Amino acid sequence: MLATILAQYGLADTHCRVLPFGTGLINRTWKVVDDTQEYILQKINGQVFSNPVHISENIGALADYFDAYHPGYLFVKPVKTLTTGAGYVLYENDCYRLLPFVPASQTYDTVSTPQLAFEAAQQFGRFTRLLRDFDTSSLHMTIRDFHNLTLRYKQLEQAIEQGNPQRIRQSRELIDFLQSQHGIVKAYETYTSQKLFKLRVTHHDTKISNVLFNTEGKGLCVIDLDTVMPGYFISDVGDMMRTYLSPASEEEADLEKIIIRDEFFYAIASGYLGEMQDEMTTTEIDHFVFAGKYMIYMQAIRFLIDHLNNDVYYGARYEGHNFNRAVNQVTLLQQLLLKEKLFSDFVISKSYLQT
Ligand code: GN1
Ligand code: MG
Repeated sequence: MLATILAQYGLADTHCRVLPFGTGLINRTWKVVDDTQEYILQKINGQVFSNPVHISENIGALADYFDAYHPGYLFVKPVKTLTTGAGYVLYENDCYRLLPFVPASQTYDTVSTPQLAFEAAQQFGRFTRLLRDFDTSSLHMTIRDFHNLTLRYKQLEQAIEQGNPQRIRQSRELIDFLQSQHGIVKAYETYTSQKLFKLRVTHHDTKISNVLFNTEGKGLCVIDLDTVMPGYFISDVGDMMRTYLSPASEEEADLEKIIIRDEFFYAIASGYLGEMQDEMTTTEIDHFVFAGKYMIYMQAIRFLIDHLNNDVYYGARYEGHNFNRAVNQVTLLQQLLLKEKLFSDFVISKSYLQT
């Protein structure tokens, strides 16, 4: 199967080594090494992305924009096929794309130092800033309502009604906690309906593995552009807080290990706001910490929904995997709530300018 796809790029699989690559939950990724070059091959998850061609069109439009207005920016473009010239291959209802592997670049799976958090936050902030004049309405919504918290909360209520009855009973405590935090949904609805947050080109998946670094650990650019869509800063800032603040990942089942590292928050704020503060309104900056609450809460809800719906979306490697992931995220949220005042004061007093 992969041989047929590689052939469309003029790559003979007899000359290539193809190895599984990365840790994403949704798409499948391989590294392809031939005699002269290295590539990344990806199979887009067709269950999640109902129209993968839309992803390619978005990436093409962004590539054109960067070419025209920011030619110095490293933008990793999919390789065009020899057969159709498109930046993707459709094969048996699945969509594949091949990307050049940027020489002397690396990615990280964990955020081990505040410097890495700073570099990544700077890259995500820079991406949105450089695209400030890009017409957001020209982008396809590759996943409709992806970060719509109102809808995610409704899906949770639905799963509580219609999901696996045994799992619902066992999840009572978790459900109660999530329902007790419904104020986060209300706040999100207020900020968005009153247009207090601006729609911008937003990445929507700001985990550390979606940043390319050079060999010295300096950020080069952001990658994995499937979910680049119009959105709010809370998605990108919030997902960095969700995935950079704790040394333990969302997979950790030992809750004692879920702690918040203050310096990593300061690094995210300095990196992101260093790029974005002049673009953002005072209200947005004042809600910087809300971003973390919003994203962690939403991810807890999404994992619990999947547990109640028998793991159809994320899959599970063991019984109760998504339940544990939801508990992990709730723990992280509780830890963040303890730091809310400290972190808000840091941002509001503009201390991020000093670090
Ligand atoms: C998914 O595939 P991956 O790991 O990059 C998910 C994100 C979640 C994340 C949780 C399209 O991202 O929204 O935050 O898992 N992407 C999609 O690990 O649902
Ligand atoms: Mg991804």
